Amino acid sequence: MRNRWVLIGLVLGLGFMAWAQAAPKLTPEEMERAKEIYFQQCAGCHGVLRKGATGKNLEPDQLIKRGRNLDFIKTIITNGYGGMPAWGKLGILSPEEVDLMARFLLNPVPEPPEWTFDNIKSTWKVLVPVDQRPKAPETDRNWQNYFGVILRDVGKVAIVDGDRKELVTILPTGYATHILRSSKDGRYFYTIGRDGWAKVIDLWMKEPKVVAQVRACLDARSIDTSKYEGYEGKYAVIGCYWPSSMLVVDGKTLEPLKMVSTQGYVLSQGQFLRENRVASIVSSHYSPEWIVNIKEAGQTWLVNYSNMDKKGRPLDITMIDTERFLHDGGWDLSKRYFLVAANAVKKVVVIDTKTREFVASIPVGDKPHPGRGANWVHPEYGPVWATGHIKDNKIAVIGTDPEGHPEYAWKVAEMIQTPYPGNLFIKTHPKSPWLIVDFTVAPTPEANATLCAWYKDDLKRDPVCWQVPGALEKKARMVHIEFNKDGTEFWVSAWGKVGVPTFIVVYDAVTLKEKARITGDWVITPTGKFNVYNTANDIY
Ligand code: DHE
Repeated sequence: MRNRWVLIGLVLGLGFMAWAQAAPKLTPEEMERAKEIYFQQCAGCHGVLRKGATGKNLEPDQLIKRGRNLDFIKTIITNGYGGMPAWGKLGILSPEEVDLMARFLLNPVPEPPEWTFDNIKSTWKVLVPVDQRPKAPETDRNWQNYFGVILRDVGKVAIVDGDRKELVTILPTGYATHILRSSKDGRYFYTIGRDGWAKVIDLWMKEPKVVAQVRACLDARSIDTSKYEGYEGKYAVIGCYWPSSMLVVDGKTLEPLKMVSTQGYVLSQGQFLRENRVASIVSSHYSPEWIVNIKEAGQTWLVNYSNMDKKGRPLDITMIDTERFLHDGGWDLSKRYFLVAANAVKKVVVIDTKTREFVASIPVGDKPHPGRGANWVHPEYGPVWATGHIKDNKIAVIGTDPEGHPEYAWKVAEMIQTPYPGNLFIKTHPKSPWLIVDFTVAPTPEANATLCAWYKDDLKRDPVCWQVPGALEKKARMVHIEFNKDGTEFWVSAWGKVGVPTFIVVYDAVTLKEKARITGDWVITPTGKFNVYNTANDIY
């Protein structure tokens, strides 16, 4: 018996050595470059440990098992695959970089660095102490109609006056700032970047400034503040991809208070996950809780922050097993139900934040990607919430009113066909009759330059679709729609390449006519835009 195990061990060992020897060689410089490219372009979907999530598993033994040799991998990286962009064809990676990445993927996964609470504390800085900040708004501008515009690839956020369409200021916020969220009163913008840096911007200053900053981790995507009555702005929470964790900080100073690892088990019983990333976070209106979505484990955590002041008390966390690969999501119209995409399993999960229960898991199309989704009252289905899809030509319109319209609640009331796949964001406003949709990751530049609008009251009516003039010429993809404070117009970014200034186009919310363009040397790689009033009040 013992000999048999020795023999098996020997065979496995020899097999591993043969594979390790066959792994293509990389110089130390090439390894560093490949690690950087992997972090920038691949880790978001495939994971830093390459175990797969939205994208497939890319561990070398798994690749080999699936028959992926060097040439095959190069072809996939060049031409794209499923929802993955054609990195080579799009010119994002050169042929040498494609070759480098294919070789990198056939090598063992490098160990990603750790990040301790001491590391975090050493990065924390209050740039303007709370008592030196304005007591009332110092600006005569309508600051509640400011837009925070992410200039993604230059690591900045521009504050733009939505009334006057003027640039107020530009602030450095860190590598590939991902989202902005607002304090409940709208005064502070919170930013989180893919380098894990969180910053808070005070919009009451005549010229808004970053007033505090902290590096929560090495890779992050989400942030929110405490919004429950009595706790408004007291805390903020940062959701990290790597190391997989969340950090609770002081809402005004970003002082690090409590760190919680999110490593865990698939649906609390399956395999152990070192990489178990924090995706979307929202702040409950019913209790002092954040709703935190844990991607790989498929859990939604209800994180109660009301005991933070009690010595030694950990956060009270209720872990609900929902669906794997939770990603982005938003509130229904009543702000009681939170709907979140479990993108790789083609579902939308619903959480009732009043009863604190898992309500439904709704089958939708391939790779739902709602952003925060879009809400309106449909004449037949009642209140609905909609999501687009990355891989399907579909928009799923889901009923969200179990009391008034039970026949449509937590079901796809209508599936709209879109002219292209590759939708990233979808948005509306109570004052606009339209549901606006982009096609940022569709496979053709023509589709990337196109926007479509559906008439919300009659989804069967043909949509109005148009190619945005100037987008193709700038090789830009139209991305992310945001309405102004009073809902009379919506803004869409033209996401181009670094070094090529593009534009943000402003449309009339009723006629869909172009009203204005925000241009300037500073308009480089604009992506997400967040209107202060709408973000603070969850209007979408
Ligand atoms: Fe995002 C939201 C993660 C790619 C722009 N993105 C989110 C959220 C998550 C996430 C978890 C929800 C945050 C929340 O609500 O708390 N995004 C990821 C990824 O993992 C992914 C797929 C790959 C990556 O490596 O980042 C990814 N995202 C993108 C982009 O390529 C976009 C277009 C540009 C960029 O910054 O890289 C992009 N993501 C956005 C935006 C939002 C967002 C603008 C917020 C939408 C909103 O209206 O709230």
